[in-house]
Formats: sequence, C-alpha cells, structure tokens
Amino acid sequence: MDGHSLPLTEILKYALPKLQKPVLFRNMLRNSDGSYEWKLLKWSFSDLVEKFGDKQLSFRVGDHNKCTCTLQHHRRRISPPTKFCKLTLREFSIATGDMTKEGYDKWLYCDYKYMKEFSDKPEIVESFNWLKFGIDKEFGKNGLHSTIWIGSKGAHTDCHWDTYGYNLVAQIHGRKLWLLYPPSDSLIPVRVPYEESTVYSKFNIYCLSMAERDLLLKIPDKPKLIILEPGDVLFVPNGWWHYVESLDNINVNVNIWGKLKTDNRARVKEALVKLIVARMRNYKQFKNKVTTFYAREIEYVVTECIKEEEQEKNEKTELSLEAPLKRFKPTIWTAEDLAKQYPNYIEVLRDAEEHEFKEFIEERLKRDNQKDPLDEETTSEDYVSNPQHDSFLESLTNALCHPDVISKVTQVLLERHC
Ligand SMILES: O=C(O)CCC(=O)C(=O)O
Repeated sequence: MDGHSLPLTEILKYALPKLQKPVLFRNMLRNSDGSYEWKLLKWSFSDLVEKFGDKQLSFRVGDHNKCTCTLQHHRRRISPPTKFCKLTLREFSIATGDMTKEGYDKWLYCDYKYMKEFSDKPEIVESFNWLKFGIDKEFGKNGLHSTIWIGSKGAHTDCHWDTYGYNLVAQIHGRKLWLLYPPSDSLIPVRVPYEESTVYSKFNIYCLSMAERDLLLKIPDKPKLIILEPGDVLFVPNGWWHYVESLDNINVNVNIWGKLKTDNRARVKEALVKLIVARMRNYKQFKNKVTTFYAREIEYVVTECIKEEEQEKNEKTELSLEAPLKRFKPTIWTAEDLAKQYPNYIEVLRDAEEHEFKEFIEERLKRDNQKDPLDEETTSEDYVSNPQHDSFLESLTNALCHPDVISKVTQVLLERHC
C-alpha cells in the first residue's frame, strides 16, 4: 500500500479505541481535487452566520490576560465574575470585530454545545459526518451527536481529561492551540470544581503562577503542543490531559466522543464521584436529593456494567469456539504503525521542544502578572457559600474522588455486588 491511499474506515474503527497516543489527521477531509468534503468546512464564517440566523447562543465572557476563570474554575479568583451573554452568531461576529480595537480585552466562548440543540437547523447538522473515522453510523452519520465550540481569541478550556470515550476534534475556522499530557497524576486531578465526566487539573494554565510554572517544569512527562488549522482532525485518547486556547478572533470546531468498552466502568466511577461531591460540597444542583437517590443510581450503573461485561465475556467465548478461519482478530495498531502506513494522512504528535514549552509557559506567566490585585474569591450562582467551607474540606473531597481511589471502589463493588 502506498502512502496516498486513505486510511480504511474498518482499520480506524478498530484502531482508534485502542490507540494510546494522540495523532493528527491531515487531508482526511479533502477530496482528491483539494476541495473540502464537509459542507461545514466549505462554508465561510459569514455563510455560517446566515445559517444560524436568529438562533441565540450562550457565550461565556472573560477577561484577556487576567486570571479570569472558566465556568468550571468558578470558585477561584474571578474578576469580574464569570458572566454569560446571549448572542446570535452575527452579534458574536460583530463583537469579535470590536475586540480587535484597543482597550477591548474580553473573550467570548460558546463552548461544549451539543448539536442536538440545533436539530431545528438540519442544514448545519447534516453538513458533516464522522463515518470515515469509523464512528458507528448511528452516531457518526451527521453532527447530531457532536458538540460545537465557537470562541474568540483567548477563549479557553481549563486543563482536564474526559472520563468517557476517545475524542475526535475537527477544526473548522481559526486556529486552536492544544497542550496535551499523557495520563498520570502529575497535573493533580481534582473534582472540585465539579463537572460531570470531567476531571480538572489543579493547574490554571491560562494564567500560571510562578509556583505552578516551577511545578510544571518538573513534571517528567513530556507535553505535546499542537496548533490545529482548519481541516485538521485531532485524535485524543481517553485519559489524556488537554488545555485548549483559541488563537484567532473567530474560532469554530466540532468534536465527537467515540465509545469505548471502558465507558461502562466510567459510568460507575462518575456515579460514585457524584455521591461524594453531593455529600461533601454545597452545590445547589445536589441540594434536594437524599443519599439513597445517589446510591440507587450507583446500583443501577453497577448492575448495567456487570450485565455488559458478562455479555462481552460470552461473546468472546463464542468467538473462540468458532472455526479458526471464521475468527476475526483485528491487528493492534500503534500510532506509529498508522503514521507509517498512511504518511499523507496521519501524523504522530511529537513532544514539544524544551524552548517551545518554555515560551508557552512564559506567555501565560505574563498574564498572571496582570492579575487584578483586588481579585476576590467569588461564588457562581450554582455555589452556595458555606462558612464552614475550608480548603481542607476541598482537599478531602479531592482525595476521596481521586481516580485511583474511585477505581478501587469500583473494582470492589463490581466484584462483590450480586
Ligand atoms: O476546544 C476546547 O476549548 C476544549 C475541547 C475539549 O475539551 C474536548 O474536545 O474534549
């Protein structure tokens, strides 16, 4: 096979769920004449503005170069407190024009928006699909199961990893910077602030403190830094840390999480974390529910998980009893294998050079310097201030929710529950 042939869908379907390293797909979304295959990529941003019409989108608003915190880090210093505004895409486009003017120092981010919300805009939902990447037809035949991210320069998502699936991210407009780290404890996983299916890092990468800088430089794992351009598709394996920042004034990307066999166990883990956070913290969303509500939810996902795992075991046994010729044994592909086989389409991400990483860090240190000294810890609407709250309670919650602790509890529950 030469490097010109497109990766086979069947190969990607089996390879991606097992792949341990991120890879970059280039040219996958282009036809042989160089034009884009997806309508979403063919459209200009003005086309997209027309297609979204009067649809109101909710944007987070933050300050450039300040320790403005994302929604998730709402309990850290915020100046001003994280705000939302409703804008049409046209209004967003006008606002980003204003943002280029001197003295304007805000960013806007309509992030993590499930495209199901746009089912009244079938032209947009049908303008792309993930079938080439081996995503099942049920989920990948259009954009309905995808999420869209629309932001201006500086809009960012704090460093985290996602508990379910693997991620395919397609850049549509503008450039986005991704910092990735392999799964490990070194970035300090926390569940306070809490967001379902997201394990945040304690590091606030957008505006690093000196102490964070020093710690980051000591992490033995090598980070990967990549700037996605329109048409690029990034594959992120499950468990990889990522921090993401928009570099251009207008930024659009879409993504889908491919399903993994481990998602059943992840559901048990998430239900356990929810119980702990609900009982240890004072979030409004958990206020009116008794402990047995969460226990029942855990019981349900444990039962489902046991059922699924039994079924999988039976399928494997049946397969091994079949005639040897009928058995299908997919090859385990590594990122390097894929890149070697399809050099025109797949690249393994290289580790960031030391100087690149240092530059990245220095830029984010400058932001911290411009932090407003009057910044106070503020509370989001969702957080009920608790005079008893102290940092030890937060540490205790994070310790109880630590991924290793939760994995052990999950294992014991699955082994002992009948
Ligand atoms: O693009 C972003 O801001 C974050 C994307 C992300 O976290 C994801 O796709 O998992």
